[in-house]
Amino acid sequence: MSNEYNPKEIEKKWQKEWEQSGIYRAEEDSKKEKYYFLVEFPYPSGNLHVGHWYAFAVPDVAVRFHRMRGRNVLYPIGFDAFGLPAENAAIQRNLNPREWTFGNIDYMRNQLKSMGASFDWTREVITCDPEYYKWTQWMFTKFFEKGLAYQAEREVNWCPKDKTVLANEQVINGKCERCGTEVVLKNLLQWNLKITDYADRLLSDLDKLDWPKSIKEAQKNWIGKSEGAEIEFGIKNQESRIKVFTTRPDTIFGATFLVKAGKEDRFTGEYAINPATTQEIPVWEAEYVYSDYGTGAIMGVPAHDERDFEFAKKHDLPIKEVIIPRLVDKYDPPVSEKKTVERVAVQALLIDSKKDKVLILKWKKFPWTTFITGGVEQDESLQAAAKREIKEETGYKNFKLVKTLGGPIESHFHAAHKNENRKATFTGFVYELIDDERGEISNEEKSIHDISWVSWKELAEDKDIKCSEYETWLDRYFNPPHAWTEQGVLIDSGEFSGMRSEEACGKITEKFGKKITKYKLRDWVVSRQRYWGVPIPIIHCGKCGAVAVPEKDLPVLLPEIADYLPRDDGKSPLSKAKNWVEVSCPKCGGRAERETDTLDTFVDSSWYFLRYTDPKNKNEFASKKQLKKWLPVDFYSGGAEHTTMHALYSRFWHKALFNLGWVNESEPYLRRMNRGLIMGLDAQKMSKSKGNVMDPDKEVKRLGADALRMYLAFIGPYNEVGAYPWNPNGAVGVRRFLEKVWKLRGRTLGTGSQGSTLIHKTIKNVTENIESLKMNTAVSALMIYANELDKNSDISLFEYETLLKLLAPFAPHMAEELWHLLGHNDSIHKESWPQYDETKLVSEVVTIVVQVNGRVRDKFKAPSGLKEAEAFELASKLPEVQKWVGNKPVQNRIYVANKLVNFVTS
Ligand code: ANZ
Ligand code: ZN
Repeated sequence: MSNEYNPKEIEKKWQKEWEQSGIYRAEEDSKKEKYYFLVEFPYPSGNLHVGHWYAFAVPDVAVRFHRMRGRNVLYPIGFDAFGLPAENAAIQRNLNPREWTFGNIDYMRNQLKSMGASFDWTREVITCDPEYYKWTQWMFTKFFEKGLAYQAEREVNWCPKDKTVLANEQVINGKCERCGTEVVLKNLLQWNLKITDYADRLLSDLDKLDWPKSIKEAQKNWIGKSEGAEIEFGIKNQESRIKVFTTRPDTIFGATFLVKAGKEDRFTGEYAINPATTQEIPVWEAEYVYSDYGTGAIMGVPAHDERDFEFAKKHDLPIKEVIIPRLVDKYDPPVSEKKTVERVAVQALLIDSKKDKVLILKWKKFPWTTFITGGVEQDESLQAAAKREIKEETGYKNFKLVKTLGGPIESHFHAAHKNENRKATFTGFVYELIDDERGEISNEEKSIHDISWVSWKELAEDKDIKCSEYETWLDRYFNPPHAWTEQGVLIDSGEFSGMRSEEACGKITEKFGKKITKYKLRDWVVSRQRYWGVPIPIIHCGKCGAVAVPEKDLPVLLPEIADYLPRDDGKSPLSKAKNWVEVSCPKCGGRAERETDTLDTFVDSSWYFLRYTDPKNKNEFASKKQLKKWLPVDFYSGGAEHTTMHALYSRFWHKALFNLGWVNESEPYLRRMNRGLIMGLDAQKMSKSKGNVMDPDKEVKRLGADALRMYLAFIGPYNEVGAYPWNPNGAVGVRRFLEKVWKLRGRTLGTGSQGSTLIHKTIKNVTENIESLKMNTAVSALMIYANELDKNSDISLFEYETLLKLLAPFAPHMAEELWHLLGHNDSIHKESWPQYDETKLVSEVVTIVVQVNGRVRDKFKAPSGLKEAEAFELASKLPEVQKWVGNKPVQNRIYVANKLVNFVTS
């Protein structure tokens, strides 16, 4: 072995060695704490790209760290080998999907090994292996027996290019997620899994998971729980009725039309009766109402729903306001023991358009700033009251009305001057000043407030001058008319007028409809009309209907057929395999036919992590003992694209197994994380189709696997969903760093420190940052540490070995090689992780005496553990030292750590 750092040699050597000694196998009988670290398994696309490295090599850092920390880690890998991508690729190359897939797996397995990732390869799982899919089928039959798997005609997404059904989640902006073709809707008989039965549990159990908020939110939105009411509207001159689903039953008095799901905007000619107002309202059809949500029909409340507002404007339908804002004063809220007095009142915005300013009142005894405001007197109109208040409060005489600010606002505050609570119903007006002519303001008014003209900007920016009504008035003044969609107080709503929305929702639902909860989540369509998938283990019998294939006949093997191309008629290619299709019914023995659809790949990946715990088991999908030992998964690292598909499907699958008593916990993954994306040099997501991929094999040849791994760890925080640009120089920089570490070994004979503050700080930093997956920060800390060591000629073995141990998770091959070169016989990856000492984190200060030719000339203070080079440097700058050394050449320098420096000149 040469003295140069030669990754090509050492990486292959250690990979072989590790495989032979099996040091990364999860231990079967171990007293250590178990830690199950799962990464989403790849589909065998044929070639690893940098994205794969990012997905597997960076988590490997954490895995190696956990192992060195004394945990019994399970870090398995396998292949998600069934499915469209593999099949399409095989078709393009005119190959059999099986040959193509297994060829790729062999190739990728070697590539994965070249990463130096510490997978436990003895547990490899391949989903297209009959030993695996036997259990996929078995679980499906169990679900079928429980009614969780059922066949039904459904309007489904159909990709005309891939010629198969897609789940909603696989349709992105109306296009097939796989091939980008515009998806069409088709009615087909499909196998479904009743994920909707679990909607509520999938939602509420999120609370107990230690997952990032963003992932939980995405799942919540996807499940889309809405609590609301179902209300029936009668149809004029007809028996039939229309049911609507609404989350705002409090707005029913404002429902001026009904809309049913349809392909275009169209008046049906029918009239419905609004049960609350008993008025006849037109029935329309429009595309903005979805046929498969709620009841497929809505009540149109244009004053309070954005889409209804647009629709009413477009078709000239009446807009009736029935909810008004309810505001509570921030500075002076109502006081609970005091009585409440109701007032009808006005507020006026007086504007000076020449100066572009508005008038405000600054109250003297209260922390209020308001527009012009006051109560309406008996027999006085609202506008008359507004005009009177302007004159009384400001003295201005000539102004004109320019805008009325919509319906009233209900405002609650404590009127301290009257010692009572007020519930004022304000109407707002905007007046424009005609000239500056002013009359007298009474002394009484003057004692209440000062008047002041402010610009709109000042008004918006000054936080002190805001009363609770401001925002509503300004919104109505500046913005075009629009729906007001918040909750408030009911008006024009018969017996419910004056009631708050929350209460009215309940009361109105009780009177006119019933309470219901709706979910956006649909049942999961799992049948695919494609060849390369798990045959659905069902037999159709004319007498017995759909019958599950009994366990003893599983697996139902995917037959070898010549023509596996997808068909246009919506039937699976398996339907052409006559000999395979024709069977006898397991129940009555009569003539029957096999189901010819195959299962969606997301079914395969819904339980692979269970199989890893016991991959060779022939009698069960995994033994109870192994499941109990390893589950739940402690950490699951994956891609953001699986947040609402795989991560939701597999939670459902696990809950279904849990209900059947096959697993011990209702949630499979304790922690989940979505990693970031590596961008190409063109700042776009790296992908083959964009031609911007970095070939990791080439990079490994050029710089070594360790440099590549460590650069990927360095590229950005792994615990955040970010986009990190690939920088070719970055990887070169890391390689240089590794060379530096390599060379430091030549200087490890020194007497250097056994425990400098920097060592302890570095251990702490690297430990905490790997733990929280901020690998980039951990790498920085290692670089700083190595640079410090590099400044000294005397590095202690302790310092160097600590560096190697901290480096081992990142650069496992090099660390192992150096460890052995230092004379160790066992693997560095079996060492325990360095510990830091809290008390050593802060440097102790010592006084170092400085001598010239053996005579004390000066002293200085320095942190304990100061290195020799630094000590000389600091000491030589002292004035006394410079004076006594003068121009004489220094013959010798002596450093006694933490104590003394001596310069010898003669
Ligand atoms: C009247 C109303 C008044 C509504 C109002 C809102 C505000 P989420 O929260 O998403 O469940 N809606 C009901 N079924 C629909 C369908 N099939 N297609 C399109 N829109 C539908 O929303 C429920 C609200 O969305 C329902 O409440 C309904 O409009 C509309 F001031 O009813 B609402
Ligand atoms: Zn039968």
